[in-house]
Amino acid sequence: MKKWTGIIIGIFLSVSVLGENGYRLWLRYNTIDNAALLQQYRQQLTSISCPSDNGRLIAAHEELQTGLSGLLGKKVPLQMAVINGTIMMGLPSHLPFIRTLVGESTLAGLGNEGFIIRTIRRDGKNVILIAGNKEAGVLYGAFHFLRLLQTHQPIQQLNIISTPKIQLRLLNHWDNLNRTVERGYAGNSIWDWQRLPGYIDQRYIDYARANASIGINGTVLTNVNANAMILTESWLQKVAALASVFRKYNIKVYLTARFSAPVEIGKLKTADPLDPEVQRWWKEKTNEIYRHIPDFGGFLVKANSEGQPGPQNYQRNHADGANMLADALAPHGGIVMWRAFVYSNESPEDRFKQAYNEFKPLDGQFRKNVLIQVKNGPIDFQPREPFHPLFGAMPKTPLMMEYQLTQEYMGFATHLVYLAPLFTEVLNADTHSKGSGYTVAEIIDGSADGHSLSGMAGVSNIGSDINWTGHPFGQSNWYSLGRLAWEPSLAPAQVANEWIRQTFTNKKAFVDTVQQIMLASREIMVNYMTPLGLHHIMGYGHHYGPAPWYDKAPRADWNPVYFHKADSAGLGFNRTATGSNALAQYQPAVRQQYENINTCPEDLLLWFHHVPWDHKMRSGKTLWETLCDKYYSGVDSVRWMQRSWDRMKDLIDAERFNEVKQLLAIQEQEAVWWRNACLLYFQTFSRRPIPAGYEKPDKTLDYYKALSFPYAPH
Ligand code: GCW
Repeated sequence: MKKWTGIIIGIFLSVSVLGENGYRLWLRYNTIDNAALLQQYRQQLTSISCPSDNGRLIAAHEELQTGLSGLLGKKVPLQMAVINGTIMMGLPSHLPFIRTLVGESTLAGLGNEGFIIRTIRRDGKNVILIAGNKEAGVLYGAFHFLRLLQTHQPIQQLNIISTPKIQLRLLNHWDNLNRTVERGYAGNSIWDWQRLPGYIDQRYIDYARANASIGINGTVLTNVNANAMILTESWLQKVAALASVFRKYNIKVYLTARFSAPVEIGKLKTADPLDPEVQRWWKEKTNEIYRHIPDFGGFLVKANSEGQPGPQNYQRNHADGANMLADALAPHGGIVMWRAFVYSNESPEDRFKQAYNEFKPLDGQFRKNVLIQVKNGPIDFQPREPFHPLFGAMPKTPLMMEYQLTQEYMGFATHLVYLAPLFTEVLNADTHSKGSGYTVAEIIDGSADGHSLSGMAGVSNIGSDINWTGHPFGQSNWYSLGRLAWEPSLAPAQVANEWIRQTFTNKKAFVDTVQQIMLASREIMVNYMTPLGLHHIMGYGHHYGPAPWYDKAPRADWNPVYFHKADSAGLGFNRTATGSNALAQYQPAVRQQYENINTCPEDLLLWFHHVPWDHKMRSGKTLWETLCDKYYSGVDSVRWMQRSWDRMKDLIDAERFNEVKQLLAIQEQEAVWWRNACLLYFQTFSRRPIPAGYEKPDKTLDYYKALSFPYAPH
């Protein structure tokens, strides 16, 4: 018998080692490989009980049972409708003693999604209670508890209370109905529209589990460059099928609404938001959606931006458009997320300023169920941007955050770039709004201005690749979005640490090294792509690789030369009062710091100043020398990442080790490409040598300029 068990475990282990293709994300649930800890957990966790067979707790107890059985390497029995397990999960309505144990006010504070995990004594033994006010809380509590085990935490005396700081925690899929993904680098869309609604791919369930495990509670299924067809009857049936998978995991479905839909699919003559026929059309359409999906979340809208239709086509403003949709959704409890990423084709105004100029005057004019969704920075998901000046400028309107997980400007799914440091840099920025100083986090969680609606969204990096995100480390950015939307004050180190332990291993040598790599990776990428505040100098259209010389785009503000403004005098975009004066959009304290070249943070310098090549930086070196130092240090640091990763070879599975190794090798080549192309090009203006001691570019500027990528994904 022993022998057979050994063989079976052996087969199981080798299958699981062979199966490290990344599909299981951070929910691998491999048996704990620390014998002492395993024994301790096994002794403590012998059964799960759920006092009610309330079907709405099913996802929580299924996951707990699957997770525990994997982690403990033996099946943990689940008992329904009893209360004698060593883990008990439930609601106060099932377990009335929770009320006195936790206290009414704490319980109320948990809201719909918060949970407690607490060690209590019952009948002379220790029991771990996982409870919430509502089913969603129990679900999140179950995942949190599993995370404790996956990361090898002590569980003897637990006393955890957790509630999300941000209400809407969403993924935005830029997925088209033909299954292409705009700016997607991980394969096709995971939504198999052709076979929906009849065929439910296991991926949908695993997608929902992964999201629930990090607190994501909504998904916008379709591209913001929207197709009205998604709003037609047969497609709504497909959407409803997805919604019914996701509902069990507390995930609501949202759709993008194409503003011209009343004309395109409704056969109306206009989509003017003040036209009663148009208003009626949207009301009926919305009612129809709710007949299919009773808990539909609402609409995300990109309007009058990059050629998309919108209210301005009818001389109306963004509030007119958003409010019309909001009125249709309000009776059902739905919301509108109206994007602030707008800039017009015709306007000669600095693109940095356009969103603020259009939206700030509308503060106070939006309905209660409208959020304005603002990208983290004023241009477009660059490796480093200052925080968007709208944060702190529209106190009467809830603003939600839009980050980009898919690495459109950050090396696609090829470069290892951990984005939590970027996310928290923006969240922690002081907007100085209302004089007393609120951080961006306090603006978007609603606390600065007393808004109850709040949200954070990440443009998804998910596709049909076996490991979901293309790069194995892309998963960490999906993970971080969820964790930071739940708790924006989490440190990137903590998030990285728990992700590594769950995704790879708890071995200290691996965790320490890989955490260092991850924490450094974003700054490394900034250094080899866009140091010192350079931005938008990538290849035209596909955005792959460097092209700071490019000046042939049909509009000025799609050209890199528009953004870096290199000339014989210097480099950078003057956004002070003597330039475009975009700085006037910030609160005085922020503006003053940035407009003085001596107090402007050097990592944002070229965002705001046209800086002479010989300008003395704080180190005493010139701008040109510092630019060279940054580009060279970026490349050197990628080589450091490679060496560090090579030392991890025996600590994890060969499959993922080799994937990352190969990707890092490409990252190194592309970092060299960025460095050489950018320095050779800027050198034609600076007319200064690359400092002695640095390896010289082995190709000419003409070589780099001649590269062409007609089939790069975009
Ligand atoms: O980042 C840019 C992308 C576009 C995208 C747009 C947006 C969906 O290059 O592909 O369109 O932003 O955010 O609307």
